[in-house]
Amino acid sequence: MLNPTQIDQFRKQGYLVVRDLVPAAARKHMLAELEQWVEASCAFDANYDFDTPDGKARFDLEQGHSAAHPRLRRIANPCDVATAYQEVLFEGAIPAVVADLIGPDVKFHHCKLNNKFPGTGTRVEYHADHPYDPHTNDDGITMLLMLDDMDEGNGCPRIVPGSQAERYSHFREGAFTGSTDPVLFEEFDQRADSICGRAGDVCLMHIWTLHGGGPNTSRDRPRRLLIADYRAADAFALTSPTVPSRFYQRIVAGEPTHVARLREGTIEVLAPYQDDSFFGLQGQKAAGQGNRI
Ligand SMILES: O=C(O)CCC(=O)C(=O)O
Repeated sequence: MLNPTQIDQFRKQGYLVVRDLVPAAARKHMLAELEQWVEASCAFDANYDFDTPDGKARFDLEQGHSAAHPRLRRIANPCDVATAYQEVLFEGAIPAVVADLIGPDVKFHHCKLNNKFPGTGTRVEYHADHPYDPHTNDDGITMLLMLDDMDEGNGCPRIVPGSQAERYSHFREGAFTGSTDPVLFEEFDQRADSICGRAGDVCLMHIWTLHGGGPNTSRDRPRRLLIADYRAADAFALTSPTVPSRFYQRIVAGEPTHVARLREGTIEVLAPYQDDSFFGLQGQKAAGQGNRI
């Protein structure tokens, strides 16, 4: 599906945007599920639904969440609880373009849905995804599917081109913090590209590529993004998955293997952490929590 120019672009800049890859009907089904989850979230005042493989909450609420102003900012592995997500992530165009970059043999790792409501403060600090889930080799893709039109005004992702070839620690004082050192954020922000696009566009990002993103400062434009992590079938995990899915390691292209391919070098290896929220790990509060520094 991808042409040589697109593949070359991915290799050089560490990401590639493919326009109009996922049709409106598939997006409509996924958004209908999401709307039901947002409605259900009104009954809760802290993160909830611990019926997940690691017992961490599936539904993550931003501070300020209430029944009148629901702020369901993240759903861990929506594919585990809704077939609409399985169809898009395990079959068709998305596995095909991922296989063009890291195939032929590809397995699913996990997914999540990030929901930036208009006028909310949730942001994403600059990080790469491989440090969250280190493997024996780094042939991996993070797929970002836009469920809304997005630009800087509603908090589109920001990606640092070329950073897939660089390495930054995600540890401070011996502990995994889920982001690079904050002293570097301004530099990354100056280098970053805003990933603007229309609903249905997909961004394919290398798992070492640094990315982040600002809040949704718009008055009325939601920013809903489905994110899925795929790995080459011969990349074997060095740690338990950070956001485990019941479809962990499902083959989505080609064949499985029991032979691991190793990349020479060194890599930081995180210990399991308690926080059930990606945003919590990066220092942002969830509903029902006090201030944290
Ligand atoms: O929501 C976004 O813009 C990106 C989020 C992200 O990088 C993550 O959840 O790992």
